[in-house]
Amino acid sequence: MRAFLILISLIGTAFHSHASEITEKITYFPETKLLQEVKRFEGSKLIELMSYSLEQKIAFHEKYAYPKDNQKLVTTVSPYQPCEGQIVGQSLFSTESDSEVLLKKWNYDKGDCRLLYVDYFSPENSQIILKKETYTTEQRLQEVTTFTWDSAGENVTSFRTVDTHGRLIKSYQPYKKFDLNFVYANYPEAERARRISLHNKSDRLLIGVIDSGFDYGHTELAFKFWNNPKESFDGRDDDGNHWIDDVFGWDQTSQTGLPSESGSSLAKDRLPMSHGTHVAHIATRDLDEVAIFGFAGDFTNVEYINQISTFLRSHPVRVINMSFSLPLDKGGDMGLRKSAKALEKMIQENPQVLFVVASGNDGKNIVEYKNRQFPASFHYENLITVGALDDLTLGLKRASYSNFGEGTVEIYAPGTKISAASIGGGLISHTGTSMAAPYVVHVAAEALLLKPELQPAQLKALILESAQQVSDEVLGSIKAVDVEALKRKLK
Ligand SMILES: [Ca+2]
Ligand SMILES: [Ca+2]
Repeated sequence: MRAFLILISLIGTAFHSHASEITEKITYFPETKLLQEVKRFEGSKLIELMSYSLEQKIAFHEKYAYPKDNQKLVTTVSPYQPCEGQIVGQSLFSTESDSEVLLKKWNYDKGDCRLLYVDYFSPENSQIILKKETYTTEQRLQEVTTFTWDSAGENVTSFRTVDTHGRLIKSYQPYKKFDLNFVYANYPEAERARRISLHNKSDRLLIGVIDSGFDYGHTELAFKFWNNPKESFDGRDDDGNHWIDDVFGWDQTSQTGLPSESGSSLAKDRLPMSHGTHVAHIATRDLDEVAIFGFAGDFTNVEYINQISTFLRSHPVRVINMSFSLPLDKGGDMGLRKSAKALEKMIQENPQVLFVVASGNDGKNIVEYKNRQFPASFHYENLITVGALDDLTLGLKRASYSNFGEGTVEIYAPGTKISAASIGGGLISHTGTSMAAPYVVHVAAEALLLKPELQPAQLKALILESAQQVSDEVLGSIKAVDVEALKRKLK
């Protein structure tokens, strides 16, 4: 049913010498709800729109400006606390044709109303963000990032970020050639040589990370990637495992040995997601004797999971990080059910690998049937599910967002406000059980460096036995991982 509209009044008033203002007050009766709208005009141009609720409270408030003849600036003012009367959204449109084309959008924090970033869109396609400006908490321009996109306008093919003096802060290009001499070009010769020789050591302790992809050109990570002694970057499948040039990783999406994280997340949000990059850095930070093999792509794809399982059976991977989960029981989705079965088969087929799994961020008890998630809800002696601890400055405490579950989420690790590698360079702070799992991988790697013969079940038992008991309101107590206690046990 269409809203019934009555024009209550139409008042014309002259204001100042240059503009005439018309106030138009409209009352809507959409079904039983009374809503009033007030429109203000300058000449023929609408400059303000307010809508009132039944209680005469402002429900909606927008102002309009016309910087150029063919442009319209829409400013949304919040009628709600805590931003009352403040700008909470702004968009600039081109109105050259009959339709409006979004050119520029200011993005404000919904909590404290501060300007966070400004996006500039392609005039041809408002899905494509060409430029992004980010602002400091003092509302000063901080950084400018420019993006290039593929011809379909679906993926960012590169981005670069500069400061207000035009100095380069970050740059990123997925599927870029892996070249340590290039990554460490500005490093002192000795350090560059040290890092390259570490990468060349193919017998470092090998861990695997199944995730969203990686910035393998990040200075903190590049030399950590493995150098598969059975493969080289020569366009051939040297080891006959059907993956060409899987030297340090595999990207199922592009079917290449360059497991890349997408740069599109930075275009779509204020900060780059940097998931796999962040996770891989947490798992290997300060561990020169640990190497990473990265698996990127669709980890719900059964064929891909089977391929990863085959890879694990023929390569010396000791620990795998899985900071992802598949819900199984909602809507009886057979696709995901098959994926979870394939993950389970991979865990069963690889008893020599310790699988470290994030518990998930729903704050739920995943022992309850309806809340189960996979692989977090599996129970195997070569699998450990990790929950997150809260901000450590507040003391040892389970994080409220962390999934839990007695006998299922067996260990907790730092996961809140964790600073680690960001795609394009530098560090970024992320929070989640995704950050807690690689902390435990790091601990497992330290244990294996001290005692390489440890088997997954022994390793898991050691992590649990050396953990600190922390009291918990819901669970009575939880176990927080304690790397120093674990190392003491091994010495
Ligand atoms: Ca191969
Ligand atoms: Ca090759």
